Order: sequence, then C-alpha cells, then structure tokens
Amino acid sequence: MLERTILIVKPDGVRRGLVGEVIRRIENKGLKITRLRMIYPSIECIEQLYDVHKGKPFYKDLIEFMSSGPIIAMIVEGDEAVKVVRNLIGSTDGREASPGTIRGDYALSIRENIVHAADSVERAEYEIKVVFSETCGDF
Ligand code: FUP
Repeated sequence: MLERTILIVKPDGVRRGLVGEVIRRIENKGLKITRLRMIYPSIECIEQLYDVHKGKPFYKDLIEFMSSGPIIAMIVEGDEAVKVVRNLIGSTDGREASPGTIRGDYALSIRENIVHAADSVERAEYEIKVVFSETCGDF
C-alpha cells in the first residue's frame, strides 16, 4: 500500500553533519522524498509535534533539545512507508537500537537519537500538518 510519512533529522543529526547519510539511506531503500524543508522550529511547533508526550518526565528536556537548532523535515513516500522508515531508524534508545539502523549506527542516547519518524499513517498526516505549516518556524 502506497503511504507517506514524515522523517525529521533532529538538531543533533544536523549538528553532526548526518543529513546526507540519512537521505542516502532513504533513497537507497527505494523510498521517494517528495518534500524537504529546513526549519529552526519554535517551541510551540515542537510542543504540537510531541503532544502525546506532554506530562511525561522527559517532556521538558525533549522540547528544549528539539528546539535547540535547525531540523530537516521530509515527506517520504513508498510502499508501506510508515513501517519501512520506522525500521530504518531503529528503536528509540540508541544504545538498544540494532546495528544497521540509523539510531543503531549513530546514536548512544535515548534523547539525542538523530531522527524522528511518525509511527502511524494518521500520525504522519497530523505531524506533516504541524511541521510543514508556515508557523512552525523560519528558514
Ligand atoms: P520514537 O517514536 O522512537 O521517536 O520514540 P517515542 O515517541 O517513545 O519518544 C519520542 C522522543 O522522546 C524520543 F525520540 C526521545 C524522547 N524520549 C526521551 O528523551 N526519554 C525517554 O525515556 C523516551 C523518549
């Protein structure tokens, strides 16, 4: 089933120069990047992106980290793109993520884990609306 999802290179991924590496893996897999935007996101935008985590112990640090610098947001399309991209990024904690995944190969932290991707078709549509809106941030 053809799907679209959102993939974000987080501030640590941008700072570490991993944008090209993330894009290469998406393209090598055969997925298509149909939109791409660099944004310095506002706190409000990140709060909307992570609305499901509001109230959790790590929420404040997560919001602070995600709005600490520019991010790269992409819309990625392909057969079962939601699941395929989630498999490419690996599990949340970089220390646990399998080698061969983006987090498994580049992250050693649960917070600074290089990338974000939506976990369902419904969340993808919601997150695309949030991040690709004019008010998410500039440049
Ligand atoms: P994921 O969908 O893999 O990005 O993971 P979650 O939705 O569970 O978590 C979203 C983000 O919250 C993670 F990328 C990093 C942060 N987080 C923490 O900082 N500490 C935690 O214990 C869990 C998540």
